[in-house]
Amino acid sequence: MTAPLRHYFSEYAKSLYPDVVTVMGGPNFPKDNIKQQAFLKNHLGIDFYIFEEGEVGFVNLINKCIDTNLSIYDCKIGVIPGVLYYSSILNSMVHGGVLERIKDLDIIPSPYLTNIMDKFFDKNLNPTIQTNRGCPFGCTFCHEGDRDYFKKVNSFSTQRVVDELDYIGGKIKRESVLGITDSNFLELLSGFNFEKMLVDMISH
Ligand code: B12
Ligand code: SF4
Repeated sequence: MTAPLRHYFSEYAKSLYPDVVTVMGGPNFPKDNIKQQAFLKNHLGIDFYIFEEGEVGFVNLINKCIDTNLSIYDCKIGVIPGVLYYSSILNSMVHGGVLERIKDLDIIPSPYLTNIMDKFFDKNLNPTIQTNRGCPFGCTFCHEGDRDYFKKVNSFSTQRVVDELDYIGGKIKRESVLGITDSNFLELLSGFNFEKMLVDMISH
């Protein structure tokens, strides 16, 4: 349902502003190179795709855009680590490779603790947090279970999670829902009474 919509939006943006740079990411993308190339070739509204963990590839792309003065033509010359794109000049996909997963997740700035989410809380935001990434299990139907990339579980530090929850607890409206996006909920956050903290947040 949302896949056709995302293509519609990127194509619509391109129809209004042909020079706009469009970027997509997330798991709903083929895993083998032949299908990835076909995907990009068939969806020319998407300039760049960042597959797997997105933060580092996205920063690499932003840096490339800055270096090339936001010129789509120049941006699509050469390899950008972690980024995939279709080159009409080469008539082929240019694959930036799969970057290593981020081991120390705390290096990712928190959108809550850097206050960029503040204004959204005024509009009854349902916030989401993540305490860890990855899953050691191998369910074959699952995006994370069907290969090695996600096997290792990397965690945010307990302090980071506590700070985010504290911040959210002070801002959230009573009727909001807190989403937790972990594949394995809090498996590694040992030694911390997360349940108690949630109960305290709700009752305060
Ligand atoms: C929370 C969640 C939901 C919530 C979403 C709530 C919300 N308001 O956002 C709900 C319950 C609605 C939901 C529904 C569905 N979900 Co869901 N969901 C998740 C879950 C648990 C967390 C997603 C998340 O936010 N992660 C946190 C972020 C930080 O990580 P991330 O999404 O992996 O994103 C990283 C990269 O992918 C990349 N990235 C992602 N997007 C973008 C965008 C750009 C521009 C860039 C540059 C990078 C980038 O960078 C991010 C940081 O590294 C994942 C499993 C998981 N643990 O990740 C499944 C998951 C995404 N869901 C999945 C599925 C199948 C569905 C449903 C189709 C289920 C169904 N049959 O109805 C629906 C689809 C809903 C829809 N319309 O799209 C699959 C997708 C598999 C696939 N190959 O696409 C996953 C991966 C579960 C799995 N392990 O298989 N889901
Ligand atoms: S995230 Fe859940 S469904 Fe996927 S491999 Fe792990 S345990 Fe299985």
